[in-house]
Amino acid sequence: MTPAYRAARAYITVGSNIDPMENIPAAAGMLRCTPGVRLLASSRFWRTGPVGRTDQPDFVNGAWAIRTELDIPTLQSHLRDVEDRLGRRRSADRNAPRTIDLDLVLYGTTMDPALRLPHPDLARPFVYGPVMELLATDPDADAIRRLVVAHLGSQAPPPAKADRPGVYLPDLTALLRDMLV
Ligand code: PH2
Ligand code: MG
Ligand code: MG
Repeated sequence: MTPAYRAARAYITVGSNIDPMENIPAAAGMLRCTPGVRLLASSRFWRTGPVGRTDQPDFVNGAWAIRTELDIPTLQSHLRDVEDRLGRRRSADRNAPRTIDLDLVLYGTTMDPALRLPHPDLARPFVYGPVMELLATDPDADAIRRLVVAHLGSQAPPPAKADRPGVYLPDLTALLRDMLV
């Protein structure tokens, strides 16, 4: 029998450099309560130096794997809603400090430049590294890795940089993983 809907596995990257230890767990809690979204796994989280504009605090970065019944625009709109509820100020500077940044970087094997999928920021080690870590448990990992590599070409970060994108944060990592069970 054909299922009534097809759920997709998707990857959301998380960044914050304003009260990250409060805002990142708060975002996880809100996402967990979003209808049509199930939080499956949380990567290791890292403190990373600011990229693009260096006169701002360090960021905290990581990624979540979700299973979702929502289509791409609906999911992206829920992510913006969580950002707004956590006081995200939007400005023309795409590298400005933020309470929370939630980017949909992969949605199954969808390749759609208009929806920024795969997301161009996958070239950044603090985005690429946590997503690659989570792909280890994805049944479509091989196809997705091929898609990402084809999409990034020579922009893919070197393995050493992707594997340790910053200073590991074990307590935050454990707190977020505890929220999944
Ligand atoms: N996000 C930015 C700009 N610079 N630097 C780090 N380390 N981490 C981020 O998440 C980040 C950044 C805007 O998207
Ligand atoms: Mg971003
Ligand atoms: Mg964003």
